[in-house]
Amino acid sequence: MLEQKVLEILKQNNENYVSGESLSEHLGVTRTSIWKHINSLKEAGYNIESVTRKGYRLIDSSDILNEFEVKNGLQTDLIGNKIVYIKEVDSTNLYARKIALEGAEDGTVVIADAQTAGRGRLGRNWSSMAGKGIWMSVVLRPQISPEEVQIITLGASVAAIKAIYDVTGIRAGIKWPNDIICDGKKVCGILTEMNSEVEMVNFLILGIGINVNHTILDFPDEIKSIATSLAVYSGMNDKKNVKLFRRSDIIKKLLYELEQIYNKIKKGAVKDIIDEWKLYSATLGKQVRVIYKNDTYTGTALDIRDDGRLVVKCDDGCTRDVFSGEVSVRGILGY
Ligand code: BTX
Repeated sequence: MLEQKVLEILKQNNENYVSGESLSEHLGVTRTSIWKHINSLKEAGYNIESVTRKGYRLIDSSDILNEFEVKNGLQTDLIGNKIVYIKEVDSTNLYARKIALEGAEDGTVVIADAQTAGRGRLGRNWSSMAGKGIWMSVVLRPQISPEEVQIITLGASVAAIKAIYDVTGIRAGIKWPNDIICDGKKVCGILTEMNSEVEMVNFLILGIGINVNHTILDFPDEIKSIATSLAVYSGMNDKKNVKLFRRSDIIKKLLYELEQIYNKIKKGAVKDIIDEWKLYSATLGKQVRVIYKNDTYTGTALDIRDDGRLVVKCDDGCTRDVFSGEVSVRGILGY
């Protein structure tokens, strides 16, 4: 991939000019060929300045998302070895499921710039505007039973929190089981879907959606009051000419953190994941309302068990374990 080699050299030169002559010598192709590759990089969105007698320079690659940007500097051994980048897809979870059924290997990652039918839990929608967020699914083939799947979702929330903090400095919290929130609003959602036998998981699709560079106007009206993005939360949108967060940087860190979690799960170090989850929890110790099928009750979220169940001390004095269902937390998303 000559185009990528040109890009790598421009990146290594940190916004300094590189002459067409040195590029063509280094890569063993004609200057016309270099010029053509520079043009296609420009078409892909890279801001490359060309000046006669000086050459080319890359002016900050801002928030460009493609396979190269994710692979370049990715520090994982397994997750992301294969990356499928698609400009627009119905749902990365559906696409990942399809390729998993066709044999896609453990750790394959599907990333889209836009989803036309992004999916939330329980048949809900996930708004996935082009160019603004991270819409990504990972194919995992862990040797675990279906009951153990919840730990992957909890671990993925921990990975997302850490990646967001590392790249943006934003400290988000986790609302049980898997909403990542800032200021009480949802900035990231996780949807884990599985294909399994009774006792053994065949594969999992771990879908992660993060609102990154949205302004508040980018969200559909029905979720404006409950959704936020990293840019909105950090106040970036209020300032003029500010840089955008680079989605590829967040993805790279997220894949790295996911791999750490995945390795812990393989080693059976589930307690470490639960302990980390507790550190970031925005649910434990809070007043909660649980809605499960036709049952609704209130109480205090006490703890989380090793299989991910939430322990609630109900207002009527009894203690209940919540495995699934809706849990709202007082002060978060309008409860
Ligand atoms: P959830 O069911 O917890 O959340 C869905 C609910 O969140 C919606 O009903 C709506 O109220 C609200 N919502 C919809 N879009 C957004 C948004 N962009 N930001 C904040 N709130 C929103 C959470 O489900 C799981 C979401 C997983 C999304 C990823 S993206 C990559 C992968 N592919 C795919 O189709 N889904 C996953």
